[in-house]
Amino acid sequence: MNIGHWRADAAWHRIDLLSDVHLHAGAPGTFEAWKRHLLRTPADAVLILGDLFEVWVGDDARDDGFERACTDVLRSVGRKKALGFMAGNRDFLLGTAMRRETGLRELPDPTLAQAFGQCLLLSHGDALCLADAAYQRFRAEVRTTAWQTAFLALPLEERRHRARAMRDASVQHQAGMAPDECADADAALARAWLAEARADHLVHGHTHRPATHPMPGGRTRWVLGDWNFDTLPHRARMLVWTVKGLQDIDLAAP
Ligand SMILES: [Mn+2]
Repeated sequence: MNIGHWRADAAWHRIDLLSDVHLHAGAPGTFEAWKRHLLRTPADAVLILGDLFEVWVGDDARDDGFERACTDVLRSVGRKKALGFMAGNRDFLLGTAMRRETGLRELPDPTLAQAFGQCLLLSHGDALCLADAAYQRFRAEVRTTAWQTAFLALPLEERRHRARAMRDASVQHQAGMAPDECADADAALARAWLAEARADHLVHGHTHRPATHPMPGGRTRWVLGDWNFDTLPHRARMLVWTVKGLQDIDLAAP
């Protein structure tokens, strides 16, 4: 397993961990809540653990429209605080051009993050969902350079069309670009990852089932939730990391 490494600045006090915001033009309430949080959070760093976007079909998508608005928010926030981005199953095509413009730092999946004398292993979470064999085959294919080069060579509209088709197919077969209701993280693999990384705790998203799962050795698997401010009930669970450890925050709470 290749593990990325990320280390906090010694002067920092707070790091926000979030995932699965699923930004898209049809969810203006979620966009506004996300923008408000990024602009107001006192955190020194914000680490986004995948599926920030409902779909990302290539960095040229940011040239106008909704993706432009999201890019502008990230660029503005990226001037003031550290931003990290880990690819999810919907936005793994976010690339170098976008990272360069916004200041998003690439976080490999998984990444060992060190801060406040603690070590967290961070993942989007889809790679842990071993029970969905069809999805794991799909994931292995679309993460190859060959697949991505061929896909990104298609015209933008064709890519948008294919992404929609993949998402529609995944709703029916649970095996496409968007299996967010996966079988849940494999417990044995999660334990093996933590042991190899020598991390204290595991943090991931993807499953949309926010929880804290105790693991052997006093470790914990923290699961982030997805965001939704466009239909009731509103949802936005994130983790705040400080010298005291992790704290589960519900931004949608009244
Ligand atoms: Mn996901």
